[in-house]
Amino acid sequence: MRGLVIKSTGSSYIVRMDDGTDAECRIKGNFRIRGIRSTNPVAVGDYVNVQRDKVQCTKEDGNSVYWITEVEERRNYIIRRSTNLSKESHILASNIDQVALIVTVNHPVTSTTFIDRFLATCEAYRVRALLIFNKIDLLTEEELAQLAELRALYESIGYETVEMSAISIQPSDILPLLAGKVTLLSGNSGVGKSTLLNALFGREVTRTGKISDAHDKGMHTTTFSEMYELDVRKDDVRCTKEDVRCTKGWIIDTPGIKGFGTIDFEREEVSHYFPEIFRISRDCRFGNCTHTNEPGCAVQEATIKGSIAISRYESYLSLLGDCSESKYR
Ligand SMILES: Nc1nc2c(ncn2[C@@H]2O[C@H](COP(=O)(O)OP(=O)(O)O)[C@@H](O)[C@H]2O)c(=O)[nH]1
Ligand SMILES: [Mg+2]
Ligand SMILES: [Zn+2]
Repeated sequence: MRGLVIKSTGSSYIVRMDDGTDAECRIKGNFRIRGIRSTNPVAVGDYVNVQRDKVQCTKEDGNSVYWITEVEERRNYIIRRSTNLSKESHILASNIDQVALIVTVNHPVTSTTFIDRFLATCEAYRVRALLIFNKIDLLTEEELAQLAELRALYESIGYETVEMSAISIQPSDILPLLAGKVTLLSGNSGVGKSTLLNALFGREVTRTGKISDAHDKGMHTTTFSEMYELDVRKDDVRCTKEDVRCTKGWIIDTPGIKGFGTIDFEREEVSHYFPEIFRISRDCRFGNCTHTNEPGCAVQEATIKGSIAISRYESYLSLLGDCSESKYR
């Protein structure tokens, strides 16, 4: 039997079987996947093969044991490196179509450095990123102008952006962006992730506000990703009717995880993950230009002229600076 892992609790997994039912599944102690050293061999978003345990499977026993016997090859996956020194990583989710980053111009302020690090990480994973600016109802005139500027900046680089107030949003306002896709939801604590989820599902799927904030701040709680199936109807769908995938969508919540950490970038690679910097870098005099102090650097020139945003260039420098130190957030 084949299914999709929609929730992980640490000791077991909830798998949505191809027939639409959910089964609680486990893995045997010796279960390993070649090539990946992670603390969790099975992740939310994985397609797996499941076997029902023959011994315990009697007619009276509705809760028979299911074992995950195989994980299908992943299209992609997003990891979070453990903060300890074990070098182990934790797979947050796999087979993702896009990552939606919720940001707020204010309440709280989301820095452009945070946004840019996040986008660079998405580029490195080759996962599409969607920027959702939330809490626009709270913004002053000045902050609204800042919002428009930020949206124009990221749109010009090629990222899709939207703005909303999660407290008053209708599911149909946001569903077209999510239909037919597996979307990983991310963003700093307090930006409105839980509020958006609850608005999308019309019920409390996850707690908002103070409770989760307390968890985010200091308490060492282990949290696990969960995947929610969206109720997408035909009128919510933006793409063509022929595309059958557009009839459903999934959203993955990783509670308690602020963002996925930047991966180990090689110094020479960093500019590859800033699309507009990468495009211009072809005109640099030296092929191995780091765009910091070399003569004939087209990137520095474009930054001075204003065709590359200073905030983006600064984020680039900040990521470059991290490379030698291997910092993780
Ligand atoms: N005014 C306003 N408040 C919001 C909006 N979205 C979320 N909030 C509030 O911001 C706080 C944090 O939201 P929450 O969803 O818990 O953020 P999370 O930490 O990202 O899950 C809560 O008190 C929400 O009610 C919004 O669009 N406008
Ligand atoms: Mg939350
Ligand atoms: Zn250069």
